[in-house]
Amino acid sequence: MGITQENILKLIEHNVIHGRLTQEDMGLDEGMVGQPGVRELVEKAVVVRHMNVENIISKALTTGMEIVEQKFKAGEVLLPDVVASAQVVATTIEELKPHLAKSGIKAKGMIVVATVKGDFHDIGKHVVSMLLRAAGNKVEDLGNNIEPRAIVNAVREEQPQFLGLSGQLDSSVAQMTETIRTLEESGFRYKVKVIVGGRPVSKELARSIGADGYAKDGFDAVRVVESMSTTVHK
Ligand code: B12
Repeated sequence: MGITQENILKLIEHNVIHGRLTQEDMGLDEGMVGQPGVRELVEKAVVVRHMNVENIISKALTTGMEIVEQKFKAGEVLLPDVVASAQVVATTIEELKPHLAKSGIKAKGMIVVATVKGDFHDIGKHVVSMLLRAAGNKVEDLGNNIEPRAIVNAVREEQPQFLGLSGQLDSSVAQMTETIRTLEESGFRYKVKVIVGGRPVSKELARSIGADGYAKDGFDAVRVVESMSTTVHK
């Protein structure tokens, strides 16, 4: 009773920060089990209150992730907490899809991601994927140890705006280069913006192997994709 729309948005944001999807989930603090999580709050907001879905995304889910980023940078939360929050936001956006479709809102961008051939490290790629999804993008994760040819095939089939290549091994840089070369050879290089990331990569290196962009972490990846989306569409 008497709960305002603003309060619901604040409660959703708070539960994003705590990584709580449902009332059964624990949060960062004691005693949160049993209180409504993001799913119950969003349901109330949409079904009972008929609140604007775009507002829920921009004024509760997105702001929640911005606070998570600040907390992560300040060392107040750890990487698994960031992933939990991103998972909650990504799942909620997925569940809001029917409502989004009704209001004519589409996913912001489509991104295919892969860890390159010979490299089995996928934790970083997973974090990046979750944060990109939490920011409203559609992400197709091809997995790890992916051959250049398979990556090019995915670009051909999915027609993403972005291709994110991940690698942790020094030898992965050569595989990223090879993947970009294969894209070029197949005529798909200029149909997709290539963003690279991972331990052996830097902004300078990204440029030198012919990538379009580089991001140092998942939050940075969201910003890079957003800034490049405006250049893609103009
Ligand atoms: C965990 C780990 C493993 C796990 C991987 C589990 C998994 N499912 O991923 C296991 C145990 C399997 C493993 C195996 C090996 N590993 Co290992 N591993 C690591 C370790 C400790 C952490 C990597 C990690 O997950 N970091 C956490 C994530 C969140 O950070 P991140 O990956 O950097 O990702 C962030 C950014 O880079 C960026 N990012 C990442 N990808 C992308 C993509 C895009 C598009 C964008 C925009 C951004 C982006 O955003 C992410 C989020 O913030 C590192 C050492 C280290 N401290 O980095 C060694 C390390 C990478 N491993 C190493 C090695 C040598 C190996 C092995 C060869 C060991 C062996 N002898 O068997 C094998 C290789 C297997 C293979 N072929 O891939 C070396 C690589 C050295 C080198 N010079 O190449 C390292 C550096 C350890 C070391 N100091 O020697 N490893």
